[in-house]
Amino acid sequence: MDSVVTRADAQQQARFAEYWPIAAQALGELYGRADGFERWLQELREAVIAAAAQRPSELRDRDQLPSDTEWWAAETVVGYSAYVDRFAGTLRELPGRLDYLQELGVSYLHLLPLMKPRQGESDGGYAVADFEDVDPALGSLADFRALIGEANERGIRIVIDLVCNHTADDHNWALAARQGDPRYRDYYHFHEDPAQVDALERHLIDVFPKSAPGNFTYVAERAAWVWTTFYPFQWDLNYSNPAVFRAMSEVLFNLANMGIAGFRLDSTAFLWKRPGTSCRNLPEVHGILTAWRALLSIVAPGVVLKAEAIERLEEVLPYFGAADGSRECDLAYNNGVMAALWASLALGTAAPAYRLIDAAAAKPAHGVWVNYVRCHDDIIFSALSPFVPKALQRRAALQLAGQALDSFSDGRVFQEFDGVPSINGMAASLAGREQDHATRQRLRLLYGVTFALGGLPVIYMGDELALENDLSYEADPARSGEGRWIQRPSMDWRRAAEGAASGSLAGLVRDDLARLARTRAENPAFHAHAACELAEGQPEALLAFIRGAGAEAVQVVANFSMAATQARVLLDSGRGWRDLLSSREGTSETIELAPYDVLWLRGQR
Ligand code: OTU
Repeated sequence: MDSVVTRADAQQQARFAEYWPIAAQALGELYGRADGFERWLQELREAVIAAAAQRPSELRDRDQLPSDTEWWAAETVVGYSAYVDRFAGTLRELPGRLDYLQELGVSYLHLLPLMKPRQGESDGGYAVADFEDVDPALGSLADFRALIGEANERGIRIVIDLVCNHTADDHNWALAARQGDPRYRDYYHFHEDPAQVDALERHLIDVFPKSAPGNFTYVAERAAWVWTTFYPFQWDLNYSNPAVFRAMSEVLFNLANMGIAGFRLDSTAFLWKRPGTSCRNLPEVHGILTAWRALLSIVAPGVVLKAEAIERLEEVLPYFGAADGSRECDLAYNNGVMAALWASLALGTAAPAYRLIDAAAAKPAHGVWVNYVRCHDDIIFSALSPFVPKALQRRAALQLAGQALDSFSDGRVFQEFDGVPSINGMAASLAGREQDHATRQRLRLLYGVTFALGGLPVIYMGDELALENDLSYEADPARSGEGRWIQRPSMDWRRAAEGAASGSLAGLVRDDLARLARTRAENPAFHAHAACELAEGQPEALLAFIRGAGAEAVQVVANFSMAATQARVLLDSGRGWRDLLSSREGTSETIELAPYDVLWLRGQR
């Protein structure tokens, strides 16, 4: 039989017709002036067609399901972020832990870096030596494929980190560059003139001012400095070289065709450099992301792209693309709201959360926030500017670091930006020193708001069991110099076995989070694109907003203070209201919230 055009093929062709011009335009703007651009573009075109043709049929079938369009916006999706080794040990053991995740209501599993890392220190896997292999300490590529297959069968999407801004200094490309191979030398940014390096440095900010000062590292073999925004062993890729774009695109296509459902694009802000600027969030970065989104829409349309840009809101918003619907990343970390929730908790006032939630609503309609409480990095407060005064940011940070008389937190200062410290610590330790009696309520409050906001909520591994700071890194010479390890504990499976019935904090918190996930999934008001109206005129301690509309609307009220507070019922509650989380019911127009309480109210029908 010749040329049987299946439905899937026809759809792929239609997608090609729609998205190739978008990619070609963005790439023309980035690379159009380079020698041989037309030929390069033609080759990329062929690579895209080949990748689309190689997409396995079961994935192609999934691509066509209506439920696959914007699956990440559904109220049923809750994420979980974990390191493979710390969560399960190995890739082979991970499938055995999927039941646990499903009981928690998780269907989006973000695995922190798992590609083959650099030998020795690797910044928690963020220095990749081979994008085509997994970390041998975690298992084999076959184990990885088996995990993806098992997860997909259960309806759990696997999202992984793509460390796209840099490679390890022992990646083959870097090794060849170090040897002077001109082809690979151009994969990185080398500067021979120290005066030039100084001139660049004057405009750059150090990401790790204490542990990795400076943005360049001397490479003796080349008698030159190579650009290293992060650690000296993380060499920034040179995206002004079209070959780098092509190489990383191939990495994306291969992983997408293995069944990966999404990518956390690490350090997106830094992908493009221009002398005389801070080399963060440059317009060309958005060109790269526009092109990747369009190319993936041809090859693997259901694959989601998540921007990791821990920047101020005005700089984060463009990562979604433009208001006219042109897409870049579908998801972006809502780091401003995350930091604001912590500031609100520390200060006992809802004001920071209110301001940042209000401001974050200014995103393009198609963008979906990733809402989260903690992650593997420090909490940086700079995104609270210009909405929260510096002095308050600083007070909140010190409060969380336990450096205030009335502090309930056990965090640690990591580094300082513009006079405001960033903070390390597990959520449970930040929510209550030695798990004081309010730890459960504070965790429930933060997650209760995070699960209710517009977006996709992601649980950080261990928060569901109130895992505390892990101090073991202090005694490990390989990790002791890096404070972020305090929030990267190993899973405590013994604690996970304690149910809520045991009355243990772990059991109760896990039950709280599972309930949030379940309740969220049952209420269309929590779809990412459902309305979110902030309520004004509430007491200072209260955050109140209404999700959804009509009979389905849910009013969320959260009390950030340690005093009981009265909230007004804003729903049309002619027949009374019911709190979906506690099953408390009533007909009154005001409700008393206990310290740190959070309610999800619905009108009674
Ligand atoms: C990201 O971090 C990762 O999340 C970090 O774990 C890595 O160390 C880093 O990239 C390098 O790969 O650049 O745009 O604490 O928030 O380094 C944001 C600082 C980043 C991190 C910052 C971040």
